Order: sequence, then structure tokens, then C-alpha cells
Amino acid sequence: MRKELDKTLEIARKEILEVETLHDLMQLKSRFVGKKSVLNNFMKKIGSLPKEGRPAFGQIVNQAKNQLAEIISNREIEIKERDYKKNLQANALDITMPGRHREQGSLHPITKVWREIEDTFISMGFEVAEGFDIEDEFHNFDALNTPQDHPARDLSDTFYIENDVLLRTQTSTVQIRTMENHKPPIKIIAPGRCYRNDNDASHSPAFHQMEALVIDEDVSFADLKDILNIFVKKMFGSEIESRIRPHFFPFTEPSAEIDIVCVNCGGKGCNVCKNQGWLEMGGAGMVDPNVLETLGIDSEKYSGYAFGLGIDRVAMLKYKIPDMRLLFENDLRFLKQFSK
Ligand code: 2NM
Repeated sequence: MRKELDKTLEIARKEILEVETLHDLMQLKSRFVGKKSVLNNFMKKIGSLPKEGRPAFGQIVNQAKNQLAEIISNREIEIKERDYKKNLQANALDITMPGRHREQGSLHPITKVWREIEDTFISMGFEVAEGFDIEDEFHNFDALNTPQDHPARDLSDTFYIENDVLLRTQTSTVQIRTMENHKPPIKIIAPGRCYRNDNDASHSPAFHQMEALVIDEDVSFADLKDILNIFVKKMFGSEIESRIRPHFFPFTEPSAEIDIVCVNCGGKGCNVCKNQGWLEMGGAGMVDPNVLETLGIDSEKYSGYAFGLGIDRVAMLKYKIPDMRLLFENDLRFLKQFSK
């Protein structure tokens, strides 16, 4: 029986050391050291031995059982460690890889400049007025003292939807509606989208304007120059000079165009300002008495100034954007430069 036991132990050790999975190991465990195991069978057979040999053999079987149990538990630790390492390797995480991040959006440069201009005038006591993109000829032309044969009324300049229905060519329509509905004093800005049949590097068929209107007693051209000067310095910096040049608009008299010193060359002359040293930013003037009277405002008692700025043009000047079309292409490589 001793020989049989040794043989069994030898087989058990070999099988335990060769077993590869935890599952198979547990089967070996129950086969060799469990309740119905081979070693328990040896215990049961003790009775068939001569009496004096029984205790010694019992001890031997017990020792063998303990030994096997230890080998099994060592093998179990080995297998578990091996599986753990395998698992770590299979699911390895490279903590040096860049993380996945959410892209941060940003305001469009036109929106930024729009809000900045708006805030500047609000801080000087202006209210923001809004109107309609689709207008009639009275509010877009007639009330603005624009003659019937003025070229701006041409199909080639204005988008007509049908007879007497058109896309506004300037936001002056908003000032006209304000004068229709409110008595002076009036102090408003009218930001919004305008439409003209024009399309090149410095003109977009849908562009943005900010027009202002101030009407009160004793409003003078000096007040107009003052407010424009304050605006330019707030928008572009205190060192930036501006000037006004005589011009003509049907709705203002006298009229002027507003220039600022070229932000690119500082006035020396470059390709941005076409060697002029100055860049055009908008138009301005004293509201023509005809316009006031048409809207029932006493032009003997009241006077006013108005001006209009191209928001897109201001954005181009401020950010040195060479082509207006860049503002409307929505190319992320361009827009991302304004995310700060
Ligand atoms: C400009 C330039 C000069 C203007 C005039 C008026 C109104 F309604 F009062 F007559 N609104 N806007 C005006 C004057 C607009 O834009 C270049």
C-alpha cells in the first residue's frame, strides 16, 4: 500500500505542476485531497492493515495530504498571478497618450465686433433699435430722400423680391421707423444685416451695418465728430487718428465719409490702404431737413446727425483680414484664430 501511495503522490505532483488553468487545478484538488479523493480512499483502507502499522500509515497519508494541499495552493497563486499579468498586458493603458478633449467653440469675429460696437454706444447712452430685413421702397429709399432715378434703386444694386418689396440695402430703414413712431429726443443705434447686389474681396451681398441716429435740439456737426472720435479710439486704440472727408448722401447735408489711419502701416502707405495711409470705415452727416419733415419732425426746432459703419469692415480693420469673403466661408482654420 505504501508503494501505491508513493505512486499516487508522484502522479499528483506531476499533474498539479503541469495544470494550466484554475478550473483544471480545482478538479485535481477534489480528485486528490477532497472528501471523495484518492487520499481519503487510502484512509478508508487503513483498516485492512495490521494493527501496529495503522497509526504510522495514517500519519503518512495525512502528511501526504497536507503536502499536496500546499503544492496546490502554491500552484493556485502562480496561476492567478500569471492571469493577472496577462490581463494587465492585454488591457494596457498608455497614460502618455493625449486625451480625447471636447473642442471649444468661439464667437464669430463679426459677432464679437458687433457686440463690441454695440457696447461702446450703449455706454454712451444709445439704445439699440431693430427692424425688418424685408422692407418697402418708402422706408428704404423715399423717406431717405433718395430720388426716383438714383442708381442705388437699380436692380443691379438692390435685391427686389417683387414690386415695392425688397431686401433692405442699409439699416437706415430702422431709423426711419423709429422717427415715425417716436418723438425726439432720439438716440439709437441700428445694427443688422443688409443686402446689396455686390460680391468681391471688399463687398459681400449680405453684410452687416451699424447705423446711429441722434435727434434733439441743438445737435451739431461738432457733436458728430466728437462721438466718432470717441468710438474710433475705443475700438482701435487711443493712438489711432480718424478724419472725415466731404461726401454726398441724399439723406444727409452736409455729408462725410469717415476714415481711420491705416491700422496696417500707421499711415505711411501700404497695400492694405492702397498707399493712401487711410482706410474707409463708414459714412456720416447731419440728417437732411427733408428727411425730418417727411416724418413729421419740425426741422426748425430739431436737428440730428446719423452715421453708418460697416461691421464687417470694422472687423477686417481690427483683425487685419484681407478679404471679406473669409468672414462668410466658415472655414474652421480661419475661425479658430478668434477663439481667444
Ligand atoms: C450712413 C451715412 C450717413 C443715415 C441717415 C439716416 C437717417 F435715417 F437719419 F436719414 N440713417 N442713416 C446715414 C447717414 C447712414 O451710412 C453710411
